[in-house]
Amino acid sequence: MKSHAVAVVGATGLVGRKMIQVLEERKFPVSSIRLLASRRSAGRELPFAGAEHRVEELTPSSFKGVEIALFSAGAAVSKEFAPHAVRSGTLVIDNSSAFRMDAGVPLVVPEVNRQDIFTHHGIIANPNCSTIQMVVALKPLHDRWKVRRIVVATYQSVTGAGKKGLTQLEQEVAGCTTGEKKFPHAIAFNILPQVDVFLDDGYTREEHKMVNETRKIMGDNDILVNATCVRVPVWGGHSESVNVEFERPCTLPEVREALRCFPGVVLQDDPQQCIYPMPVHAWEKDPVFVGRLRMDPTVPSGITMWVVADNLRKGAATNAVQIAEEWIKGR
Ligand code: 3JN
Repeated sequence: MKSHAVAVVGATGLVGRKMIQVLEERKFPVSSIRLLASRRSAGRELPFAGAEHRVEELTPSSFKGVEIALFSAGAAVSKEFAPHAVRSGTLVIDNSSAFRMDAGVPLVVPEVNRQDIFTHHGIIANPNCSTIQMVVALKPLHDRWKVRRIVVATYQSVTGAGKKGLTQLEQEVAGCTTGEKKFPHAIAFNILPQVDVFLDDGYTREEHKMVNETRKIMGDNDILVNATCVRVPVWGGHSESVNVEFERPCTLPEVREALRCFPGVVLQDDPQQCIYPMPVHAWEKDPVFVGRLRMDPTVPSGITMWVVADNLRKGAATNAVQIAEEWIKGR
């Protein structure tokens, strides 16, 4: 198999380091790896495939000879540097919101819309973590019963806010309340009904991402989504209560079967035995775990489910690497 020159932009962040780990674990065919970050992080060494690799400062000329660049350094860095990469002939897989809603940029979750990968013009966007795990669980249901409306509440790990989010939780749990704050309030022993900033309509940007990205990935602008995104003091992954209303009648055994057969989903649904998805079990795993399946008696056809995934893996790094794998396979 042909190997590829790969770059990771934002290599020292939580997602960047997870991308390096996932490339190695999945034996992605890497001929050379270039680890790129801000000047502040340049010079550090990170392990990949049994050797230490020096982190280089990201510059416009960093992409010469690079075939695939995985970006996870925030939207501002992507907006500035992805065009340089594209001009170098590099395929950019971007984990930020910079290009997700651009018409010429596919927004891809391989289990859901793999075919969109091949419509790219140099950039493929990786969706927001909360959206990825929800659409994986929705896709087999949408194909069969057509989703009309979704009401979702998220319970998002502090790791979604990066190293500073994790550090704030760890310091507060240890009794230190004077450290640098990532969140506007204490996160230890607390929950915050806020992820990202508030917009004029009273919803947060994270909630808007879930609405817009779900429609784009599922290719259906009629799907109604109402989201409430919440930060919880957890580090294994993101959890979501997802209430779905369908166009056509479904039964619970049929829903269970559709989910069980869908690649990327693991059904964990035996409530009598206290078996249901939890972030402590999803941590460091790639599937989207689904459980607590029950009919919604308030609508003619609908269900409620509980959906959990490791936000740094399927919600970010694994999904990005899967896009690269599918692109190689299908080219
Ligand atoms: O907070 C989370 O759990 C997910 C955060 C995602 C995030 C944080 C800052 C900037 C994003 C994202 O992926 O949408 C962005 C962004 O790229 O806008």
